[in-house]
Amino acid sequence: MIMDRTIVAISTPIGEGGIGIVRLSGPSSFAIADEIFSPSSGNKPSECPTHTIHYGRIKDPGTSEVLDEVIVTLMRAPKSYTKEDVVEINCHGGIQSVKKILDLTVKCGAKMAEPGEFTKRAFLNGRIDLAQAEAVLDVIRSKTDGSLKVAMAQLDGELSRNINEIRDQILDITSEIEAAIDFPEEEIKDTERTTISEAIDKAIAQLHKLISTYDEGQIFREGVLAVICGRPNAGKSSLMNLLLKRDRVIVSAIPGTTRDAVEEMISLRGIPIRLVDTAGIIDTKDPLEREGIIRSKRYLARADIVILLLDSSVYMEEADRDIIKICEGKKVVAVLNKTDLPRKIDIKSVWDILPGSKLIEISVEKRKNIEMLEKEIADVIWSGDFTQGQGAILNNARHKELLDKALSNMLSVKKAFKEDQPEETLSIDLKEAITALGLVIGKSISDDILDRIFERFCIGK
Ligand SMILES: Nc1nc2c(ncn2[C@@H]2O[C@H](COP(=O)(O)OP(=O)(O)OP(=O)(O)O)[C@@H](O)[C@H]2O)c(=O)[nH]1
Ligand SMILES: [Mg+2]
Repeated sequence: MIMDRTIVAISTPIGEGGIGIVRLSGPSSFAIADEIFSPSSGNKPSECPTHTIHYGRIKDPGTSEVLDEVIVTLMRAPKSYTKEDVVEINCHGGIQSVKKILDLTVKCGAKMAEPGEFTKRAFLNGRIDLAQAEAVLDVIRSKTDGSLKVAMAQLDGELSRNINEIRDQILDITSEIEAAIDFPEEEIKDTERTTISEAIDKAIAQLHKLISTYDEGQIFREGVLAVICGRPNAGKSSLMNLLLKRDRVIVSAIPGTTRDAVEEMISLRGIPIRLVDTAGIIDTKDPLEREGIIRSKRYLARADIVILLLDSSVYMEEADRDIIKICEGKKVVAVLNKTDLPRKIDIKSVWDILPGSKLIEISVEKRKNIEMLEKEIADVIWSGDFTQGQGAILNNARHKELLDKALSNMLSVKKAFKEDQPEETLSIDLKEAITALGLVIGKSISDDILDRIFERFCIGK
């Protein structure tokens, strides 16, 4: 499918930079380049071979004004990002140059691209499927190595291959069953029944497996909310600064220093973590401190993981016990801080209230055992059924919803098949499952859903 309009956009972030790129895609890209580009070689872009780079100047054909000194990359269809003729103009970074060149291409007939329109064309022209197109956005927004790895695997078609495989199996089941509808006099033989029944179970198992990766996908996409809590002066803000590797929050020897919860993103062993420093929890009359503690508790309630900090240089108090109680039911990493100071805390009483828990002994001051703590945080996050970024991973709510739909259809198929219900009944659910899986990769998707997906992209991608 070739779009008739040529689109243009500034594909680099707006602002000062080394270079800025204006990208054209569509049937008139080369004609527009011919009009505005004066190559030093004298060869017009339309006469140059594909995938070549040319030095020259951008000139307004109306006024002969030179706008910038540029490098132009020519990529002829179908070997380009959009599978259309693409021209990329590398000019000097900065707002004026790119903007003027953009305006000039529009004067020459290009249309300003909508958000994600280049990627949308790559999809509509069949270079990538919809799940891969959506992965482009995830690649751009990746927060850590881990998120990037998952997004790149999806862009590479890992998820699509999985979806296609399951969809093909369900198509096979459908044709077996439809044959029975077409030739009703031929009863389905017992051996065929067993084969169909096994195929249904296999599809269900594969759907289950893929759906079960969604929690992990969310970790890579949205990050893990890790809340540092403990009583005042335990060293929470000191730990926050150390893990962030910068002096972000105020640290002081006065208890009750932190009032507002502070959230920052970090990458811990490739996992995106939204790390939160909170106000120390203690019974207090100070209205400001109380407000801070309310916020701490709110964060604690939402935490995916709690980093519980205990001060080893003081005796355990009621406040510590109260905090531990609040953390019940959460994934907790228990940490003993200030181990460089003489120990006063009674470890046995800690074990009593945190039975079976590992206690990581650190000193923020002396940077002791910080790596061990990071490893423990990662281990606690990955405790459970996680692949840690291996294989196809579901990270998109749209995909999850469609797979849930396909699974529920297949469970109905299983039940109906067992109960020997009419083949027509089975056929409806099978077709719905096939449609749902097709929608993940963009088969027969409606325009309004496509618009909704691509409007979240940036302009120029
Ligand atoms: N000796 C020693 N002192 C530490 C250590 N970690 C933090 N401190 C000190 O303990 C004091 C309190 O540290 P903060 O990080 O402000 O403690 P906090 O838990 O954020 O306290 P609030 O914000 O009041 O809840 C500061 O004087 C830190 O320098 C440690 O490992 N060893
Ligand atoms: Mg603090």
